Amino acid sequence: MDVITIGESMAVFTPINSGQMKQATTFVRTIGGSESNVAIGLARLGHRVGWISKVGDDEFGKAILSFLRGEGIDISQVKVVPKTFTGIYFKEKRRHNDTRVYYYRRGSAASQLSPSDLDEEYISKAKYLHITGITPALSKSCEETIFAAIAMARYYKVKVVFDPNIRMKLWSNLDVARDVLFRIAIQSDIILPGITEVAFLLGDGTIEKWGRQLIEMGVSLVVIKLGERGAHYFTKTNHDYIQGFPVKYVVDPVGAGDGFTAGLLSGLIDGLSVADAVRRANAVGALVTMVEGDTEGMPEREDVERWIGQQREDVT
Ligand code: KDG
Repeated sequence: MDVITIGESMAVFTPINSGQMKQATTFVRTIGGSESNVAIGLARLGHRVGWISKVGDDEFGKAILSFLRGEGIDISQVKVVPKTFTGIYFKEKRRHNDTRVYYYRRGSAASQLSPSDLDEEYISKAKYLHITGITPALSKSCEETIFAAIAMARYYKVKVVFDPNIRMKLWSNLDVARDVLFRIAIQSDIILPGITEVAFLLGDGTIEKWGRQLIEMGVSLVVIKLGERGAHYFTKTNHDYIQGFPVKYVVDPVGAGDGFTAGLLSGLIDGLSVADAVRRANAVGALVTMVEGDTEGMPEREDVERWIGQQREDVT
């Protein structure tokens, strides 16, 4: 596999109309979950991806499995847990630029992931292990699973890619959140925080200071995301800013960060320079926001190349 990822997927319900959800009567059901979003993004770009998780023995679990199988993702490491449910979440579009999420996932099948669900041989064969800060927030056993997976990856020299993806609704104690996420960050090869996330992890500072600090802690590539304004990247020897692609009308921002991760990893797997990989990441993230749904806007390779070309023509 090029990339293996671990986390929870959910059935996503979005009212067909924007406005207060209490008035909604008709919903569209899709699939979401940061890690499987990244897996879908990578698969659409032509990479080999595996997803480790658990689903309930219910209709949503079946829907998730057939959807991800259909995208070409290896689901051999997903367990169906008897007498357990698959998590769901609702996505309320209050108004343009105001999207809210409501989770119904405590006690779900995926929140019961434990280190014994990890197949060491499977992880050892990947190029990258992708994890997010969502999974350790789901339960103590999920937290233990993430640290066990990181230990396996590091042992086999599989690169650990960490998106902090801080979801305040999932943490009951912010000091615990900071401690857990910080411990993951310093064991990662690549970290992709947004600006508020890096400030949460490291305290007051500047982009330059945070980037350098993470590099000094042993991370080899730090990418600080600025949304449509682009991203800064830091390596031991380099720091650069890569401009983003402005989007005239954001239809749905959820999943853009996952598109960014998929674009970045895709570029690195293809052997692009870090700057070009970040450019691909910016492009995939932007394209995701133009389509309704967490994964529906994940582009195919040809779309990304054509779209980057069009943006260049618009500028010149
Ligand atoms: O990054 C998008 C995810 O946040 C979304 O798909 C749902 O995984 C999800 C979560 O836990 O919020």
